[in-house]
Amino acid sequence: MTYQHLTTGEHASASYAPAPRVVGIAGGVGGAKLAHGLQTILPPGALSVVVNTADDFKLWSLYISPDLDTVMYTLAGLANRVQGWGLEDETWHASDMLRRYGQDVWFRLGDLDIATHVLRTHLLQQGSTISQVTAELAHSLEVPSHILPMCNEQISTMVQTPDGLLDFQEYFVHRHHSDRVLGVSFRTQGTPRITNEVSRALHKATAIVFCPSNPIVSIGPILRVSGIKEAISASGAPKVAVSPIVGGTALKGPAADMLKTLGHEVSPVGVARQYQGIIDGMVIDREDEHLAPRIRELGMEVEVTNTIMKSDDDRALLASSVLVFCNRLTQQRRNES
Ligand code: FO1
Repeated sequence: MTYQHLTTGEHASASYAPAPRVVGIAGGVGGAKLAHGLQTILPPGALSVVVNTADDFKLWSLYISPDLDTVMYTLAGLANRVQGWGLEDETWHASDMLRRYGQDVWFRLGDLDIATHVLRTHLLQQGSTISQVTAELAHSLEVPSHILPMCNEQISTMVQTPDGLLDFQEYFVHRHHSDRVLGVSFRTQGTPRITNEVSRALHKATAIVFCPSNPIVSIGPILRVSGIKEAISASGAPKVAVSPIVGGTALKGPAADMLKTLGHEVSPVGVARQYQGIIDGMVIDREDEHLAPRIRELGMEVEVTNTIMKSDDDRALLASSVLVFCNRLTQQRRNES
């Protein structure tokens, strides 16, 4: 397989033949951006993205799935890039009307976005699984990649705070993730287990990429789904994580504060420890280059590059660096064996 290296124009060709099968593990905004970069440089259908569904919740009886929607809209090229979630060219008449009816609209549903929630809720109530619904919606939006919910069972992230146990969106949106996070737990209906689609994607993977999402509440729930960590470990593909923490802060959301109040180091080293034993390599930003030796001590390789994605080129460039890094790990493993 070859990847166009956007800067030098050279092709970093790997020596092994199989068509690329890349599996991204992603949560919200940061993960979606790298998934978009991977989709840009790979052939159609070569990318599968396993997405967190523990942020999902019901609102006015609509089934809302924020991370699935952020990934789907981003991969469809329809995402509101400024807001980070929802659709571009959105209007808010329905939300304004709900306010006129006296509703406390703290979680805003855009008029276009509501179509997604209405149809998803309808299809789920007709008996489809969230995996089937997501495939149908993504296909309609002509997304060339496979968007795979981490499981079909309902699982909800709960956040322990000084004010008690909060639902995730209550903590994240209504209370502007301002509470100190003392612990994270998950409320489930049934046993969340790996789906056939996720199992197949991980089995066929030639590279597994942990996208730069919150390791606690975005990647964490995915690794807790029965069978997923095992399937990742059983894969012979290189496993690489991109740090969502750069220079001691998170580029988006509460990851830095959360790592801190949960007692972890707020740095790529703290993130690497979350994935120790699962990943082979870590991609960190140039700003954190001095931390590379400490990450290597955890038994993983390190790639230092620009990990801040402001443009589509940045997304594709980071994706290219990540996959070239994966190739290098594969070659190293070949040479060692
Ligand atoms: N985030 C907000 O901060 N405020 C909102 O009103 C809001 C609405 C919303 C609607 C649909 C959707 O898919 C996401 C939405 N988000 C909103 C973002 C969402 O809370 C986060 O993207 C994820 O939960 C974090 O992973």
